Amino acid sequence: MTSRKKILLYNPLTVFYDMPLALLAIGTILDKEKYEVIIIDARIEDDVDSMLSEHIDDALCFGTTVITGSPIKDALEMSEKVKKLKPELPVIWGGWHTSLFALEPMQDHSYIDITVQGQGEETFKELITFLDEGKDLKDVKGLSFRNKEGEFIKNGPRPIAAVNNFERVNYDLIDVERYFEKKGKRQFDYISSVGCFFRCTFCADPFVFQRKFSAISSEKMGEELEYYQKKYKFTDLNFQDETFFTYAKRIKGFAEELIKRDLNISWAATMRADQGERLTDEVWKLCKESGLRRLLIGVESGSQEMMDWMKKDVKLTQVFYCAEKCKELGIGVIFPFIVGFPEESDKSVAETVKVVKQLRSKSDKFDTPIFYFKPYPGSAITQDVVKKGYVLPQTTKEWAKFDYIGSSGPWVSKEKVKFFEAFKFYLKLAYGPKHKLLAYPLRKLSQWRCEKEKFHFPIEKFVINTIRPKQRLS
Ligand code: B12
Ligand code: SF4
Repeated sequence: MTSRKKILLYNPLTVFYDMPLALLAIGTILDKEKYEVIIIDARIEDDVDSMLSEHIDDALCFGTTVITGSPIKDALEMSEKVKKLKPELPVIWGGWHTSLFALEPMQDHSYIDITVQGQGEETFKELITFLDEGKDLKDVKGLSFRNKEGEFIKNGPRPIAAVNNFERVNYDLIDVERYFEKKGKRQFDYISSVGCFFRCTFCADPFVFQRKFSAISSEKMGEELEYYQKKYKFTDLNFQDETFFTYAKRIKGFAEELIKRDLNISWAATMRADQGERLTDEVWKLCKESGLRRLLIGVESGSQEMMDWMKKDVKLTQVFYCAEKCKELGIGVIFPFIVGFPEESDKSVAETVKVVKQLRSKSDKFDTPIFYFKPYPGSAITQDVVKKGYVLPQTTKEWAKFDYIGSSGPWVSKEKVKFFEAFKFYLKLAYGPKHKLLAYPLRKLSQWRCEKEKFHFPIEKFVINTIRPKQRLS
Protein backbone atom coordinates (compact mmCIF):
# COMPACT_ATOMS: atom_id res chain seq x y z
CA MET A 1 0.00 0.00 0.00
CA THR A 2 3.06 2.32 0.24
CA SER A 3 3.01 3.47 -3.39
CA ARG A 4 -0.56 4.78 -3.29
CA LYS A 5 -1.08 8.15 -4.91
CA LYS A 6 -2.37 10.87 -2.66
CA ILE A 7 -5.64 12.67 -3.22
CA LEU A 8 -5.54 15.99 -1.38
CA LEU A 9 -8.96 17.29 -0.34
CA TYR A 10 -9.43 20.68 1.27
CA ASN A 11 -12.29 22.16 3.30
CA PRO A 12 -11.99 25.95 3.34
CA LEU A 13 -12.58 28.14 6.35
CA THR A 14 -16.26 28.45 7.26
CA VAL A 15 -18.12 29.58 10.35
CA PHE A 16 -19.04 26.26 12.01
CA TYR A 17 -17.49 22.86 12.65
CA ASP A 18 -19.83 20.56 10.75
CA MET A 19 -17.91 17.52 9.58
CA PRO A 20 -16.77 17.82 5.95
CA LEU A 21 -19.40 15.41 4.58
CA ALA A 22 -18.75 16.31 0.94
CA LEU A 23 -15.05 15.44 1.18
CA LEU A 24 -15.80 12.29 3.18
CA ALA A 25 -18.29 11.18 0.50
CA ILE A 26 -15.95 11.67 -2.44
CA GLY A 27 -12.94 10.38 -0.49
CA THR A 28 -14.69 7.15 0.55
CA ILE A 29 -15.66 6.11 -2.95
CA LEU A 30 -12.11 5.85 -4.31
CA ASP A 31 -10.15 2.60 -4.66
CA LYS A 32 -8.29 2.25 -1.34
CA GLU A 33 -5.64 0.03 -2.88
CA LYS A 34 -4.63 2.75 -5.30
CA TYR A 35 -5.27 6.04 -3.56
CA GLU A 36 -4.62 7.55 -0.16
CA VAL A 37 -7.06 10.32 0.70
CA ILE A 38 -5.72 13.20 2.78
CA ILE A 39 -8.35 15.62 4.09
CA ILE A 40 -7.06 19.01 5.16
CA ASP A 41 -9.75 20.97 6.98
CA ALA A 42 -8.77 24.61 7.47
CA ARG A 43 -11.16 24.86 10.41
CA ILE A 44 -9.46 22.04 12.28
CA GLU A 45 -5.79 21.86 11.31
CA ASP A 46 -3.33 24.10 13.10
CA ASP A 47 -0.82 24.19 10.28
CA VAL A 48 -2.44 23.79 6.88
CA ASP A 49 0.67 24.86 4.98
CA SER A 50 2.95 22.24 6.44
CA MET A 51 0.33 19.54 5.80
CA LEU A 52 0.20 20.66 2.21
CA SER A 53 4.00 20.60 1.84
CA GLU A 54 4.15 17.16 3.46
CA HIS A 55 1.77 15.56 0.96
CA ILE A 56 1.92 17.52 -2.26
CA ASP A 57 4.87 15.69 -3.82
CA ASP A 58 2.99 12.36 -3.99
CA ALA A 59 -0.36 13.91 -4.91
CA LEU A 60 -2.38 13.11 -8.01
CA CYS A 61 -4.71 16.10 -7.60
CA PHE A 62 -6.00 18.74 -5.20
CA GLY A 63 -9.76 19.11 -4.68
CA THR A 64 -11.72 21.60 -2.63
CA THR A 65 -15.39 22.00 -1.76
CA VAL A 66 -16.95 25.43 -2.19
CA ILE A 67 -20.18 27.05 -1.07
CA THR A 68 -21.06 30.54 -2.23
CA GLY A 69 -19.72 33.31 -0.02
CA SER A 70 -16.66 33.74 2.17
CA PRO A 71 -15.37 30.13 1.85
CA ILE A 72 -14.48 31.03 -1.76
CA LYS A 73 -11.80 33.46 -0.59
CA ASP A 74 -9.90 30.78 1.29
CA ALA A 75 -10.44 28.22 -1.49
CA LEU A 76 -8.95 30.68 -4.00
CA GLU A 77 -5.92 31.41 -1.85
CA MET A 78 -5.24 27.73 -1.22
CA SER A 79 -5.73 26.75 -4.87
CA GLU A 80 -3.29 29.44 -5.98
CA LYS A 81 -0.76 28.26 -3.41
CA VAL A 82 -1.09 24.66 -4.61
CA LYS A 83 -0.56 25.67 -8.23
CA LYS A 84 2.56 27.65 -7.34
CA LEU A 85 4.00 24.70 -5.44
CA LYS A 86 3.23 22.16 -8.16
CA PRO A 87 1.99 23.68 -11.44
CA GLU A 88 1.19 20.34 -13.09
CA LEU A 89 -1.17 19.23 -10.25
CA PRO A 90 -4.83 19.39 -11.34
CA VAL A 91 -6.86 21.71 -9.10
CA ILE A 92 -10.51 20.63 -8.83
CA TRP A 93 -13.41 22.61 -7.37
CA GLY A 94 -16.71 20.98 -6.42
CA GLY A 95 -19.75 21.76 -4.28
CA TRP A 96 -22.72 24.10 -4.48
CA HIS A 97 -20.87 27.05 -5.96
CA THR A 98 -19.49 25.14 -8.94
CA SER A 99 -22.81 23.35 -9.39
CA LEU A 100 -24.18 26.83 -10.08
CA PHE A 101 -21.11 28.33 -11.77
CA ALA A 102 -19.44 25.64 -13.84
CA LEU A 103 -17.07 27.73 -15.93
CA GLU A 104 -16.66 31.07 -14.20
CA PRO A 105 -14.15 30.03 -11.48
CA MET A 106 -11.86 28.55 -14.18
CA GLN A 107 -12.34 31.53 -16.48
CA ASP A 108 -11.53 33.92 -13.65
CA HIS A 109 -8.55 31.98 -12.28
CA SER A 110 -6.05 30.07 -14.39
CA TYR A 111 -5.05 27.95 -11.39
CA ILE A 112 -8.45 26.15 -11.33
CA ASP A 113 -8.53 23.34 -13.89
CA ILE A 114 -11.70 21.32 -13.32
CA THR A 115 -15.09 21.96 -11.68
CA VAL A 116 -17.69 19.36 -10.71
CA GLN A 117 -21.46 19.88 -10.96
CA GLY A 118 -24.05 18.20 -8.72
CA GLN A 119 -23.62 14.93 -6.86
CA GLY A 120 -19.91 14.17 -6.76
CA GLU A 121 -19.25 10.54 -5.83
CA GLU A 122 -19.35 8.83 -9.22
CA THR A 123 -18.00 11.83 -11.11
CA PHE A 124 -14.99 12.04 -8.81
CA LYS A 125 -14.29 8.32 -8.96
CA GLU A 126 -14.27 8.41 -12.74
CA LEU A 127 -12.32 11.66 -12.84
CA ILE A 128 -9.55 10.20 -10.69
CA THR A 129 -9.24 7.16 -12.96
CA PHE A 130 -9.10 9.41 -16.02
CA LEU A 131 -6.47 11.68 -14.46
CA ASP A 132 -4.40 8.70 -13.35
CA GLU A 133 -4.53 7.15 -16.79
CA GLY A 134 -4.01 10.47 -18.58
CA LYS A 135 -7.28 10.19 -20.50
CA ASP A 136 -9.24 13.05 -22.08
CA LEU A 137 -11.84 14.38 -19.63
CA LYS A 138 -14.41 15.08 -22.32
CA ASP A 139 -16.07 11.74 -21.59
CA VAL A 140 -16.60 12.26 -17.86
CA LYS A 141 -20.16 13.37 -17.17
CA GLY A 142 -20.92 15.93 -14.47
CA LEU A 143 -17.81 18.07 -14.81
CA SER A 144 -16.29 21.00 -16.69
CA PHE A 145 -12.65 21.56 -17.54
CA ARG A 146 -10.06 23.54 -19.45
CA ASN A 147 -8.70 21.45 -22.32
CA LYS A 148 -5.15 21.44 -23.73
CA GLU A 149 -6.10 24.18 -26.19
CA GLY A 150 -7.23 26.36 -23.30
CA GLU A 151 -10.92 26.08 -24.18
CA PHE A 152 -13.55 25.66 -21.48
CA ILE A 153 -15.65 22.54 -21.91
CA LYS A 154 -18.83 21.76 -19.98
CA ASN A 155 -19.69 18.07 -20.20
CA GLY A 156 -23.26 16.78 -19.95
CA PRO A 157 -24.88 16.31 -16.53
CA ARG A 158 -24.72 13.02 -14.67
CA PRO A 159 -28.04 11.59 -13.44
CA ILE A 160 -28.38 11.28 -9.64
CA ALA A 161 -27.10 7.93 -8.40
CA ALA A 162 -29.13 6.09 -5.74
CA VAL A 163 -27.40 6.94 -2.45
CA ASN A 164 -28.56 3.66 -0.94
CA ASN A 165 -26.02 1.87 -3.14
CA PHE A 166 -23.03 3.83 -1.89
CA GLU A 167 -20.71 2.17 0.57
CA ARG A 168 -20.63 3.33 4.19
CA VAL A 169 -18.77 6.65 4.49
CA ASN A 170 -15.31 6.29 5.98
CA TYR A 171 -15.15 8.84 8.81
CA ASP A 172 -11.64 7.64 9.66
CA LEU A 173 -10.51 9.99 6.90
CA ILE A 174 -10.92 12.74 9.52
CA ASP A 175 -10.13 12.93 13.21
CA VAL A 176 -13.71 12.77 14.50
CA GLU A 177 -12.62 13.62 18.05
CA ARG A 178 -11.24 17.00 16.91
CA TYR A 179 -14.70 17.94 15.59
CA PHE A 180 -16.33 16.93 18.88
CA GLU A 181 -13.79 19.11 20.69
CA LYS A 182 -14.39 22.10 18.41
CA LYS A 183 -18.16 21.72 18.65
CA GLY A 184 -17.99 21.31 22.40
CA LYS A 185 -20.26 18.25 22.20
CA ARG A 186 -20.10 14.70 20.87
CA GLN A 187 -22.28 15.56 17.90
CA PHE A 188 -21.96 13.46 14.75
CA ASP A 189 -22.88 14.85 11.30
CA TYR A 190 -24.57 12.55 8.83
CA ILE A 191 -26.59 12.87 5.64
CA SER A 192 -29.13 10.29 4.51
CA SER A 193 -30.44 11.77 1.25
CA VAL A 194 -29.63 14.01 -1.68
CA GLY A 195 -31.86 16.52 -3.46
CA CYS A 196 -35.44 17.57 -2.83
CA PHE A 197 -38.77 17.23 -4.65
CA PHE A 198 -39.93 20.79 -3.93
CA ARG A 199 -39.75 24.06 -5.86
CA CYS A 200 -39.21 27.00 -3.45
CA THR A 201 -38.21 29.93 -5.61
CA PHE A 202 -35.56 31.28 -3.18
CA CYS A 203 -33.60 28.01 -3.14
CA ALA A 204 -30.92 26.56 -5.46
CA ASP A 205 -31.84 22.92 -4.83
CA PRO A 206 -34.46 22.69 -7.63
CA PHE A 207 -31.85 24.03 -10.08
CA VAL A 208 -29.00 21.77 -8.94
CA PHE A 209 -30.95 18.53 -8.47
CA GLN A 210 -33.85 19.14 -10.87
CA ARG A 211 -36.36 18.23 -8.14
CA LYS A 212 -34.99 14.69 -7.80
CA PHE A 213 -34.46 12.97 -4.46
CA SER A 214 -32.70 9.81 -3.35
CA ALA A 215 -32.36 8.45 0.18
CA ILE A 216 -30.76 5.69 2.22
CA SER A 217 -33.22 3.08 3.54
CA SER A 218 -34.12 3.05 7.22
CA GLU A 219 -32.53 -0.39 7.70
CA LYS A 220 -29.23 0.75 6.21
CA MET A 221 -29.33 3.91 8.32
CA GLY A 222 -29.86 1.78 11.42
CA GLU A 223 -26.89 -0.46 10.59
CA GLU A 224 -24.58 2.44 9.71
CA LEU A 225 -25.51 4.54 12.71
CA GLU A 226 -25.04 1.67 15.13
CA TYR A 227 -21.62 1.04 13.61
CA TYR A 228 -20.64 4.73 13.87
CA GLN A 229 -22.06 5.11 17.36
CA LYS A 230 -20.13 2.12 18.69
CA LYS A 231 -16.98 3.43 17.03
CA TYR A 232 -17.15 7.15 17.78
CA LYS A 233 -19.37 7.17 20.89
CA PHE A 234 -21.37 10.22 19.86
CA THR A 235 -24.34 11.33 21.92
CA ASP A 236 -26.09 13.54 19.37
CA LEU A 237 -26.75 13.05 15.66
CA ASN A 238 -27.08 16.01 13.29
CA PHE A 239 -28.78 15.24 9.97
CA GLN A 240 -27.73 17.55 7.13
CA ASP A 241 -30.51 16.46 4.75
CA GLU A 242 -32.51 19.17 2.99
CA THR A 243 -35.82 17.36 3.57
CA PHE A 244 -35.28 14.48 5.94
CA PHE A 245 -39.01 13.73 6.40
CA THR A 246 -39.86 13.18 2.72
CA TYR A 247 -41.12 9.63 3.21
CA ALA A 248 -43.06 9.00 6.44
CA LYS A 249 -42.48 5.25 6.13
CA ARG A 250 -38.71 5.73 6.06
CA ILE A 251 -38.89 7.95 9.13
CA LYS A 252 -41.00 5.45 11.04
CA GLY A 253 -38.53 2.71 10.10
CA PHE A 254 -35.58 4.85 11.11
CA ALA A 255 -37.05 5.71 14.52
CA GLU A 256 -37.83 2.00 15.10
CA GLU A 257 -34.24 1.11 14.14
CA LEU A 258 -32.84 3.56 16.70
CA ILE A 259 -35.13 2.23 19.42
CA LYS A 260 -34.47 -1.42 18.53
CA ARG A 261 -30.71 -0.89 18.56
CA ASP A 262 -30.95 1.01 21.83
CA LEU A 263 -28.46 3.65 20.72
CA ASN A 264 -29.57 6.11 23.35
CA ILE A 265 -28.72 9.25 21.38
CA SER A 266 -30.53 12.46 20.57
CA TRP A 267 -30.98 13.67 17.00
CA ALA A 268 -31.91 16.76 15.00
CA ALA A 269 -33.11 17.19 11.42
CA THR A 270 -34.91 19.46 8.95
CA MET A 271 -38.64 19.07 8.38
CA ARG A 272 -41.12 20.72 6.01
CA ALA A 273 -44.32 21.66 7.86
CA ASP A 274 -46.51 19.87 5.28
CA GLN A 275 -44.52 16.70 5.91
CA GLY A 276 -44.93 17.16 9.65
CA GLU A 277 -48.67 17.49 9.27
CA ARG A 278 -48.81 14.24 7.32
CA LEU A 279 -46.98 12.25 10.03
CA THR A 280 -49.30 10.21 12.18
CA ASP A 281 -49.31 10.68 15.97
CA GLU A 282 -47.69 7.26 16.23
CA VAL A 283 -44.69 8.37 14.11
CA TRP A 284 -44.38 11.68 15.98
CA LYS A 285 -44.21 9.73 19.23
CA LEU A 286 -41.72 7.22 17.81
CA CYS A 287 -39.50 10.10 16.71
CA LYS A 288 -39.57 11.58 20.19
CA GLU A 289 -38.96 8.19 21.79
CA SER A 290 -36.00 7.55 19.50
CA GLY A 291 -34.35 10.80 20.64
CA LEU A 292 -35.66 13.59 18.37
CA ARG A 293 -34.50 16.71 20.19
CA ARG A 294 -34.77 19.48 17.59
CA LEU A 295 -36.34 20.20 14.22
CA LEU A 296 -35.60 22.95 11.73
CA ILE A 297 -38.83 23.96 10.00
CA GLY A 298 -38.42 26.73 7.41
CA VAL A 299 -41.39 29.12 7.53
CA GLU A 300 -39.80 31.96 5.56
CA SER A 301 -42.80 34.30 5.90
CA GLY A 302 -45.74 34.93 8.21
CA SER A 303 -47.81 35.93 5.20
CA GLN A 304 -49.58 33.09 3.40
CA GLU A 305 -49.63 35.23 0.28
CA MET A 306 -45.82 35.52 0.33
CA MET A 307 -45.44 31.82 1.01
CA ASP A 308 -47.59 31.03 -2.01
CA TRP A 309 -45.67 33.59 -4.08
CA MET A 310 -42.38 31.82 -3.29
CA LYS A 311 -43.99 28.44 -4.10
CA LYS A 312 -43.19 27.11 -0.65
CA ASP A 313 -46.22 24.77 -0.88
CA VAL A 314 -46.72 24.98 2.86
CA LYS A 315 -49.66 26.44 4.78
CA LEU A 316 -49.24 28.48 7.94
CA THR A 317 -51.78 26.18 9.55
CA GLN A 318 -49.32 23.33 8.97
CA VAL A 319 -46.57 25.34 10.67
CA PHE A 320 -48.79 25.86 13.71
CA TYR A 321 -49.81 22.21 13.68
CA CYS A 322 -46.13 21.19 13.90
CA ALA A 323 -45.51 23.81 16.59
CA GLU A 324 -48.31 22.33 18.72
CA LYS A 325 -47.03 18.78 18.20
CA CYS A 326 -43.51 19.78 19.19
CA LYS A 327 -44.71 21.71 22.21
CA GLU A 328 -46.76 18.71 23.33
CA LEU A 329 -43.82 16.33 22.89
CA GLY A 330 -41.14 18.70 24.22
CA ILE A 331 -39.23 18.92 20.94
CA GLY A 332 -37.23 22.07 20.18
CA VAL A 333 -37.77 23.84 16.87
CA ILE A 334 -35.84 26.41 14.85
CA PHE A 335 -38.31 28.25 12.58
CA PRO A 336 -36.23 30.39 10.19
CA PHE A 337 -37.83 33.44 8.53
CA ILE A 338 -36.72 35.73 5.73
CA VAL A 339 -37.76 39.37 5.42
CA GLY A 340 -37.24 41.80 2.58
CA PHE A 341 -38.25 39.68 -0.38
CA PRO A 342 -38.36 41.82 -3.54
CA GLU A 343 -41.45 43.99 -3.48
CA GLU A 344 -42.54 42.57 -0.12
CA SER A 345 -45.21 44.83 1.37
CA ASP A 346 -45.14 46.32 4.87
CA LYS A 347 -48.29 44.32 5.58
CA SER A 348 -46.47 41.08 4.80
CA VAL A 349 -43.52 42.06 7.03
CA ALA A 350 -45.96 42.89 9.83
CA GLU A 351 -47.56 39.45 9.42
CA THR A 352 -44.13 37.85 9.78
CA VAL A 353 -43.53 39.79 13.00
CA LYS A 354 -46.89 38.59 14.32
CA VAL A 355 -46.27 34.92 13.48
CA VAL A 356 -42.77 35.08 14.97
CA LYS A 357 -44.24 36.36 18.25
CA GLN A 358 -46.95 33.70 18.24
CA LEU A 359 -44.44 30.91 17.75
CA ARG A 360 -41.93 32.24 20.27
CA SER A 361 -44.49 32.64 23.00
CA LYS A 362 -45.48 28.96 22.68
CA SER A 363 -42.26 27.44 23.98
CA ASP A 364 -38.83 28.50 25.17
CA LYS A 365 -37.54 25.62 23.04
CA PHE A 366 -38.59 27.47 19.88
CA ASP A 367 -36.24 29.82 18.06
CA THR A 368 -37.05 32.08 15.11
CA PRO A 369 -33.92 33.34 13.34
CA ILE A 370 -34.81 36.13 10.93
CA PHE A 371 -32.62 36.61 7.83
CA TYR A 372 -32.72 39.38 5.25
CA PHE A 373 -33.41 38.21 1.73
CA LYS A 374 -30.26 37.65 -0.33
CA PRO A 375 -30.41 36.83 -4.02
CA TYR A 376 -28.51 33.55 -3.72
CA PRO A 377 -27.53 32.23 -7.15
CA GLY A 378 -29.54 29.50 -8.85
CA SER A 379 -32.95 30.48 -7.48
CA ALA A 380 -35.96 31.59 -9.50
CA ILE A 381 -36.36 34.83 -7.48
CA THR A 382 -32.74 35.73 -8.20
CA GLN A 383 -33.25 35.18 -11.94
CA ASP A 384 -36.26 37.45 -11.71
CA VAL A 385 -34.49 40.32 -9.88
CA VAL A 386 -31.62 40.11 -12.36
CA LYS A 387 -34.10 40.49 -15.23
CA LYS A 388 -35.38 43.59 -13.47
CA GLY A 389 -31.91 45.12 -13.32
CA TYR A 390 -30.29 43.87 -10.08
CA VAL A 391 -26.59 43.30 -10.65
CA LEU A 392 -25.17 40.17 -9.03
CA PRO A 393 -21.48 39.79 -8.21
CA GLN A 394 -19.67 39.45 -11.52
CA THR A 395 -16.54 37.54 -10.59
CA THR A 396 -15.61 34.62 -8.35
CA LYS A 397 -13.78 37.07 -6.07
CA GLU A 398 -16.91 39.19 -5.83
CA TRP A 399 -18.96 36.10 -4.89
CA ALA A 400 -16.47 35.56 -2.05
CA LYS A 401 -17.70 38.83 -0.54
CA PHE A 402 -21.35 37.77 -0.75
CA ASP A 403 -21.90 37.38 2.96
CA TYR A 404 -25.05 35.78 4.31
CA ILE A 405 -25.16 38.03 7.36
CA GLY A 406 -26.93 41.38 7.16
CA SER A 407 -28.93 42.95 4.40
CA SER A 408 -27.61 43.33 0.87
CA GLY A 409 -30.16 44.43 -1.68
CA PRO A 410 -32.39 47.45 -1.98
CA TRP A 411 -35.27 45.48 -0.48
CA VAL A 412 -34.87 46.20 3.23
CA SER A 413 -34.75 49.77 4.46
CA LYS A 414 -32.27 50.85 7.14
CA GLU A 415 -35.20 51.43 9.50
CA LYS A 416 -36.42 47.87 9.02
CA VAL A 417 -32.95 46.45 9.67
CA LYS A 418 -32.77 48.52 12.85
CA PHE A 419 -36.21 47.30 13.89
CA PHE A 420 -35.39 43.64 13.23
CA GLU A 421 -32.02 43.72 14.95
CA ALA A 422 -33.72 45.05 18.09
CA PHE A 423 -36.66 42.66 17.71
CA LYS A 424 -34.36 39.62 17.43
CA PHE A 425 -32.42 40.69 20.48
CA TYR A 426 -35.51 41.15 22.67
CA LEU A 427 -37.15 37.94 21.42
CA LYS A 428 -34.32 36.00 23.01
CA LEU A 429 -34.69 37.75 26.35
CA ALA A 430 -38.46 37.58 26.27
CA TYR A 431 -39.04 34.00 25.17
CA GLY A 432 -35.67 32.20 25.00
CA PRO A 433 -34.41 29.70 27.56
CA LYS A 434 -34.47 31.10 31.07
CA HIS A 435 -31.05 32.14 32.29
CA LYS A 436 -29.97 32.64 35.88
CA LEU A 437 -28.46 36.02 35.00
CA LEU A 438 -31.71 37.25 33.53
CA ALA A 439 -34.09 38.38 36.21
CA TYR A 440 -37.86 37.91 35.93
CA PRO A 441 -38.60 41.65 35.54
CA LEU A 442 -36.15 41.82 32.62
CA ARG A 443 -37.97 38.97 30.89
CA LYS A 444 -41.35 40.62 31.47
CA LEU A 445 -40.04 43.96 30.22
CA SER A 446 -38.70 42.28 27.07
CA GLN A 447 -42.02 40.53 26.50
CA TRP A 448 -43.75 43.89 26.79
CA ARG A 449 -41.29 45.43 24.33
CA CYS A 450 -41.88 42.64 21.79
CA GLU A 451 -45.63 42.74 22.26
CA LYS A 452 -45.79 46.52 21.76
CA GLU A 453 -42.85 46.59 19.33
CA LYS A 454 -41.20 49.33 21.39
CA PHE A 455 -37.43 49.12 21.31
CA HIS A 456 -36.30 52.61 22.30
CA PHE A 457 -33.59 53.18 24.96
CA PRO A 458 -32.22 49.61 24.84
CA ILE A 459 -30.22 49.72 28.07
CA GLU A 460 -30.71 45.96 28.59
CA LYS A 461 -29.17 45.35 25.18
CA PHE A 462 -25.95 47.04 26.19
CA VAL A 463 -25.72 45.08 29.44
CA ILE A 464 -26.64 41.68 28.00
CA ASN A 465 -24.43 42.01 24.91
CA THR A 466 -21.43 42.09 27.16
CA ILE A 467 -22.26 38.82 28.94
CA ARG A 468 -24.01 36.71 26.28
CA PRO A 469 -22.21 34.14 24.04
CA LYS A 470 -22.65 34.44 20.26
CA GLN A 471 -25.68 32.83 18.57
CA ARG A 472 -25.16 29.56 16.69
CA LEU A 473 -27.04 28.53 13.56
CA SER A 474 -26.77 24.81 14.04
C1 B12 B 1 -23.30 21.84 6.43
C2 B12 B 1 -23.78 23.04 5.67
C3 B12 B 1 -23.14 24.23 5.92
C4 B12 B 1 -21.92 24.36 6.79
C5 B12 B 1 -20.64 24.15 5.93
C6 B12 B 1 -19.72 23.12 6.55
C7 B12 B 1 -18.47 22.89 5.71
N1 B12 B 1 -18.19 21.66 5.35
O1 B12 B 1 -17.73 23.80 5.44
C8 B12 B 1 -22.08 25.81 7.33
C9 B12 B 1 -22.87 25.77 8.62
C10 B12 B 1 -20.80 26.59 7.50
C11 B12 B 1 -22.98 26.41 6.25
C12 B12 B 1 -23.16 27.75 6.13
C13 B12 B 1 -24.00 28.30 5.18
N2 B12 B 1 -24.77 27.66 4.30
CO1 B12 B 1 -24.83 25.79 4.17
N3 B12 B 1 -25.26 24.04 4.11
C14 B12 B 1 -24.85 22.96 4.72
C15 B12 B 1 -25.70 21.75 4.31
C16 B12 B 1 -26.88 21.63 5.29
C17 B12 B 1 -24.98 20.43 4.24
C18 B12 B 1 -23.71 20.42 3.38
C19 B12 B 1 -23.23 19.02 3.30
O2 B12 B 1 -22.33 18.63 4.02
N4 B12 B 1 -23.86 18.19 2.45
C20 B12 B 1 -23.55 16.82 2.29
C21 B12 B 1 -22.57 16.60 1.12
C22 B12 B 1 -22.32 15.11 0.95
O3 B12 B 1 -23.20 17.12 -0.03
P1 B12 B 1 -22.58 18.35 -0.85
O4 B12 B 1 -21.97 19.33 0.03
O5 B12 B 1 -23.59 18.79 -1.83
O6 B12 B 1 -21.38 17.63 -1.66
C23 B12 B 1 -21.62 16.81 -2.79
C24 B12 B 1 -21.46 17.55 -4.12
O7 B12 B 1 -21.72 18.94 -4.01
C25 B12 B 1 -20.07 17.25 -4.54
N5 B12 B 1 -18.95 18.00 -3.99
C26 B12 B 1 -18.92 18.85 -2.96
N6 B12 B 1 -17.68 19.30 -2.77
C27 B12 B 1 -16.88 18.74 -3.67
C28 B12 B 1 -15.52 18.87 -3.92
C29 B12 B 1 -14.95 18.15 -4.96
C30 B12 B 1 -13.49 18.27 -5.21
C31 B12 B 1 -15.76 17.31 -5.78
C32 B12 B 1 -15.17 16.54 -6.87
C33 B12 B 1 -17.15 17.18 -5.53
C34 B12 B 1 -17.69 17.90 -4.48
O8 B12 B 1 -19.91 15.91 -4.09
C35 B12 B 1 -20.54 15.76 -2.81
C36 B12 B 1 -21.07 14.33 -2.71
O9 B12 B 1 -22.11 14.13 -3.64
C37 B12 B 1 -26.19 22.20 2.89
C38 B12 B 1 -27.44 21.52 2.41
C39 B12 B 1 -27.12 20.15 1.87
N7 B12 B 1 -27.90 19.19 2.30
O10 B12 B 1 -26.18 19.94 1.12
C40 B12 B 1 -26.32 23.70 3.08
C41 B12 B 1 -26.01 24.66 1.91
C42 B12 B 1 -24.75 24.18 1.25
N8 B12 B 1 -25.77 25.92 2.58
C43 B12 B 1 -26.28 26.89 1.96
C44 B12 B 1 -26.32 28.20 2.50
C45 B12 B 1 -27.23 29.19 1.78
C46 B12 B 1 -25.59 28.50 3.64
C47 B12 B 1 -25.54 29.83 4.39
C48 B12 B 1 -25.77 31.06 3.58
C49 B12 B 1 -26.36 29.91 5.66
C50 B12 B 1 -27.70 29.49 5.62
N9 B12 B 1 -28.56 30.46 5.75
O11 B12 B 1 -27.91 28.30 5.55
C51 B12 B 1 -24.17 29.78 5.07
C52 B12 B 1 -23.16 30.48 4.21
C53 B12 B 1 -21.77 30.06 4.45
C54 B12 B 1 -20.81 31.11 4.11
N10 B12 B 1 -20.99 31.77 3.00
O12 B12 B 1 -19.91 31.33 4.88
C55 B12 B 1 -26.87 26.48 0.63
C56 B12 B 1 -25.89 26.63 -0.54
C57 B12 B 1 -25.86 27.93 -1.22
C58 B12 B 1 -24.71 28.05 -2.16
N11 B12 B 1 -24.96 28.66 -3.28
O13 B12 B 1 -23.60 27.65 -1.92
C59 B12 B 1 -27.20 25.03 0.92
C60 B12 B 1 -27.24 24.09 -0.29
C61 B12 B 1 -28.58 24.98 1.63
C62 B12 B 1 -29.68 25.45 0.72
N12 B12 B 1 -30.44 24.57 0.11
O14 B12 B 1 -29.88 26.64 0.55
N13 B12 B 1 -23.58 25.47 5.53
S1 SF4 C 1 -36.10 25.31 0.59
FE1 SF4 C 1 -36.01 23.16 1.21
S2 SF4 C 1 -37.98 22.33 0.52
FE2 SF4 C 1 -37.70 24.23 -0.60
S3 SF4 C 1 -36.71 23.61 -2.52
FE3 SF4 C 1 -35.07 24.17 -1.08
S4 SF4 C 1 -34.46 22.25 -0.14
FE4 SF4 C 1 -36.47 21.91 -1.09
